[in-house]
Amino acid sequence: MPQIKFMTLARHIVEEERKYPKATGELSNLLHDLSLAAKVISLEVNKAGLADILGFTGDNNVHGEQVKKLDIFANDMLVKAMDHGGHLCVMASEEEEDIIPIPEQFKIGKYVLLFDPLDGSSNIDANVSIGTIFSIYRRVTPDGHPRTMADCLQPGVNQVAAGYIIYGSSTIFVYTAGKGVHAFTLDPAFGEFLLSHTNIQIPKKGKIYSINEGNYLYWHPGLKKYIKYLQEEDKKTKRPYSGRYIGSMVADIHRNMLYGGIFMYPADSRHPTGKLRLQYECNPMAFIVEQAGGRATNGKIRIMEVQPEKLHQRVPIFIGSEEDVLMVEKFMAESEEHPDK
Ligand code: FBP
Repeated sequence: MPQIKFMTLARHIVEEERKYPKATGELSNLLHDLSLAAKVISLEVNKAGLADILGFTGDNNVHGEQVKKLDIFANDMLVKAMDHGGHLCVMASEEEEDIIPIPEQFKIGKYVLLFDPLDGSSNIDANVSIGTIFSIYRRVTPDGHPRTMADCLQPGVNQVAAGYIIYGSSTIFVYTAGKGVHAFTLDPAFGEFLLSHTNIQIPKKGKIYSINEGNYLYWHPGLKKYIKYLQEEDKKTKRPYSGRYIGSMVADIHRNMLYGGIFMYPADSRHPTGKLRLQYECNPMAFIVEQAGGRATNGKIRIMEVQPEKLHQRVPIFIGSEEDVLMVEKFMAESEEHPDK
């Protein structure tokens, strides 16, 4: 009888659940349902070039941005996959203005799911890696009571699990439930996510920086100095760093988690609160990177300590190898203390 050498995501979730004596299995089933949705979206993304699913729907979303067909497909697929399992009391998505109630005919659960159905949408038509990002909380409204926006406006430190799926050269499901970060690669031969990276640890200091340098003119003076510092030569501190920017946050952060480095989407004079959304982009990625030994801040405080006020609010983000994030914070603080220097 051949030895089973591989660990499926389903088995890993069940084994992780055993580390929580009070666990009821609801979170495990929720994560499992998410992995099913991921497989369907992965199939659609892989054949997007063939099927009439590329390009725009012609509509604009809550942010006034043009919506892509694949965005809508992914959003609908996630809502349909998650609304009837009995684990959720409410959902929220980047693609929907308001919170998404669970249809009355289905059982109401104790968890809250927030997600960005397809991150990196500017890359969809160019066959560049894109992803789905998710964040899970326990509800704060009492059982049996109506679910409200309050359930979706919790600080990141309240997350019970978070993760992302990358649709790239392979499809990878990455998650944390608060005890480390694990990645599973989809084996298309038999459609199972198999453990490929266990307990990922991001290097304390990296050699890669990821930022849209096209916005350089509008940046904080301290940030400009920091980027110049990374571009100077100094072997002792592994400088100059390499610039790498895919334009899909999930893909840029995933690479930096494996190789070490820093991803930044700062506030600037045009976007005073940055571009990326706190609740379903920055908080889940911050939970994952912190669980991998990294750091994630808005330049001053932990992303996960920012108190959310609005569902679609944006936040500046500096995330990745701890020493690199501390360094950029130092450059910005110094330039605020000594603006003339
Ligand atoms: P979407 O969720 O709408 O795709 O936007 C987020 C995002 O695409 C991130 O994945 C990426 O890091 C960033 O926007 C790219 O923005 P820019 O093109 O301004 O550099």
